[in-house]
Amino acid sequence: MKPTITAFAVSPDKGQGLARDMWVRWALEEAGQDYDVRLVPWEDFKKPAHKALQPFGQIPTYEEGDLVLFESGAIVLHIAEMHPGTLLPDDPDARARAITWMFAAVSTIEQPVVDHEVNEYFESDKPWGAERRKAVDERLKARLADLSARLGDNDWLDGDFSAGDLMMVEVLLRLEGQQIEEFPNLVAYCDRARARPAFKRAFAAQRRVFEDASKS
Ligand code: GTB
Repeated sequence: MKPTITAFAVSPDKGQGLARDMWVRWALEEAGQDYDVRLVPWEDFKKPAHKALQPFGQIPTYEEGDLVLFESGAIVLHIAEMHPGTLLPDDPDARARAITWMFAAVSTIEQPVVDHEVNEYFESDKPWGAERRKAVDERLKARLADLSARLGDNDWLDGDFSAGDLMMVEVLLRLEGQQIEEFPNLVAYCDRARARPAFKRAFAAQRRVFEDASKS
């Protein structure tokens, strides 16, 4: 069954690929699964109809028949499970390790990335903003250093490309031109992922929404 996902009608990132429907689009492209997109205008995010799909009034959501999902990571996992052999290895141990990396992306790496963004956008004008920035950046750098050491010269985090890499790269792309530049193997890792045809298709589709909205 063809799923329907939701995305920003007008993305605040101006089509740079940062909005979270990118995770879902990319996973669907890797899986070779066609999909529809319902664009949600800002004024509808917190309305009951959208909150019935996404309790926090956010995008993306995923509808497939009677199944309604939210949380991009959970949606990526569902897509991986629906399309064996595309985003998760068949071997049970390798599969468990790939899922571990999915969790590592959103619980261990994303947390200091979010702290960094919060400091940059909301705390930099506070009297304590610069002091906090030092601590936040140190924590982020330590996480990136550990990730960089684990990745080493490998192409992907554990064997073949997996949903774990997809989610990790999506988190790391938020640091483009920033702290990640200190870790050339992480930059190369992101570039490798972005060179994947599925990523390119997903990015182009998301960008088209922004370009179409800009014309009207
Ligand atoms: N944990 C949820 C998930 O992974 O699905 C988080 C979803 C989420 O943060 N969605 C954001 C949203 O709906 C859009 S993607 N925000 C509206 C709201 O919370 O009211 C995150 C995002 C937002 C803005 C930019 N930007 O401006 O560049 C980039 C990414």
